[in-house]
Amino acid sequence: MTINVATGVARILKQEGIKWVSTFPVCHVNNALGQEGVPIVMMRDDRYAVALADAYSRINAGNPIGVCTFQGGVNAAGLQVAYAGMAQAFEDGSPVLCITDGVPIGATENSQFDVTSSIKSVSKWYGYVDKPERLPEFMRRAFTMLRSGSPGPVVLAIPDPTGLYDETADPYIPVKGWKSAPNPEDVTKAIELLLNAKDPLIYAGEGVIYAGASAELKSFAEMANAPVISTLKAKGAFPENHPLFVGVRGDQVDHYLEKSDLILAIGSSLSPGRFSHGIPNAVNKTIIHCTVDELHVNKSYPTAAALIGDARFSLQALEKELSDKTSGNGRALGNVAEEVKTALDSAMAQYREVMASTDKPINPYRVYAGLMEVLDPNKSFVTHESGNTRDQLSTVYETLVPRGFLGWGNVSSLGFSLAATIAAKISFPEKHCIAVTGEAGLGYMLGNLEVALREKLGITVVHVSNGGFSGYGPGFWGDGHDPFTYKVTGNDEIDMSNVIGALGYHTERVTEPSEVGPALKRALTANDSGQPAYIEFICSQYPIYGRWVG
Ligand SMILES: Cc1ncc(C[n+]2csc(CCOP(=O)(O)OP(=O)(O)O)c2C)c(N)n1
Ligand SMILES: [Mg+2]
Repeated sequence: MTINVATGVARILKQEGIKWVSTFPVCHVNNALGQEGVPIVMMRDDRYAVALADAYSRINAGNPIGVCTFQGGVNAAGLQVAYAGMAQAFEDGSPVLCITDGVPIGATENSQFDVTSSIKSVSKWYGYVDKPERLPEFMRRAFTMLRSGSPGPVVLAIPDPTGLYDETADPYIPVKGWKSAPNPEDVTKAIELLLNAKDPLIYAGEGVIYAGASAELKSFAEMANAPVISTLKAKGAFPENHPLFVGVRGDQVDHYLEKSDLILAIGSSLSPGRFSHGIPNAVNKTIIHCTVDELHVNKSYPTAAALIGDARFSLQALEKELSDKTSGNGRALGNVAEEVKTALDSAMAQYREVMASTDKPINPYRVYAGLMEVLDPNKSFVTHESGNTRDQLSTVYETLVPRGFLGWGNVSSLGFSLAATIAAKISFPEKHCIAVTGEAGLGYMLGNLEVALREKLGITVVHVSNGGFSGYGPGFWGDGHDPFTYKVTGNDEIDMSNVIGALGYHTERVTEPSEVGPALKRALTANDSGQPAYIEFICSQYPIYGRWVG
């Protein structure tokens, strides 16, 4: 049967199990999506169209894949705005499928902006469907890239959506992802090194979540009797109430990174960035690097042993080898868990104090404590924003299941938390889904707040309203690092709960610390009936403790 390319795209997406597509108009495949019955979630700008699909892929570990469409072609206005979303997905390694209009053959010199090189710089793979009958081939390749190897965005450009091809000539068969197991020799070497180490530390990255390997990580860590830290993006990969869990950040994490003589990294690129830890004194440590991507081996640190392969297969192989070498007993028992508890108790003391604070304005840590009080960690989703809320929440918010919390930010593009929370609510309608933001994140979100109303998605935006841009460490203000660019119109001049309430959100403005929990509960009740909520907590300009180890 002869069909056009846009119809082919819609049908193949359905075959691939894609339940909906996010967009900002116009994109020339959108009408075919509508006609073929693929639901469309329309965001209010192109960057958020990408961010929603990106977040959906992250939250579901690429199963299913998030898909978005936006305007491209000679008039690449959509693509130019979407670029921010694609760049973020590329930096954070998110397997999102972006579909855009391609510059038509014959029009390639009609614009100053170079579509091809711009897309190539932010994608794992870019396919330009230069002939209608090649669509099945391009879609097969796209889903192969999305489901195999190191995750990253894939972009398909469709220059001729009306071009016809015979659907039966090359019938489409859905693509599975392919995974590989590490070389057994490398596994033997890694366990040899581990058994010779005095103070090993497991450094868990997001690859554990993409591989669905949380159970294997727990079981291996227990057999290795080794403490575990996780990266920001992997927060929740290891249950944070486990006796071997050290943390994501905080003084106890510093302490373990410093004192360990062996780091076994699994599912992390080990790229020291602004929001990840470097490895101090790396030359004096033994580094075992288990990753799906050889590009990262020997990149920042000399690697003593590497396992190239899927995180789940790697952990299974490591555990088996460790068991074989220790007659099933695992690494000799020491007082590892007790030491972790001591380090944690001492590092957390200062947070426990401020989490119970009755100060006015409200201490932001009091808000985070309130979230932990009212949310069921197994039935909720929390994410942070760029700024204070990321560093503070990732230090104190206890996460028990993968994606009970979404940490993000190799680059941390302000406003992403709204897209993440909408994606979470679409993924788990039964969960309470909360974005915690400051002024800057909220500013980015404003136009897109309407989406949750239109889609009847009961999400909650928690605003730590501190009247300015704090950012990191001591804050931008006062003696902080950006004293000329922190002040915005504050909560004494604008009541954002009125502004957002007028849109139709359940809103409250909370000034009393004792009202933190009750206000959050009322927001969740509104959410349960499909109404989104915005709660503005009038907070102090409070510094961040701890650091990302440099
Ligand atoms: C798109 C983008 N541009 C710039 C930044 C840099 N940046 C990081 S945090 C921040 C200010 C955060 O202030 P606010 O939202 O009020 O949060 P607070 O730290 O005060 O809680 C800025 C400008 C960024 N993360 N993303
Ligand atoms: Mg602020």
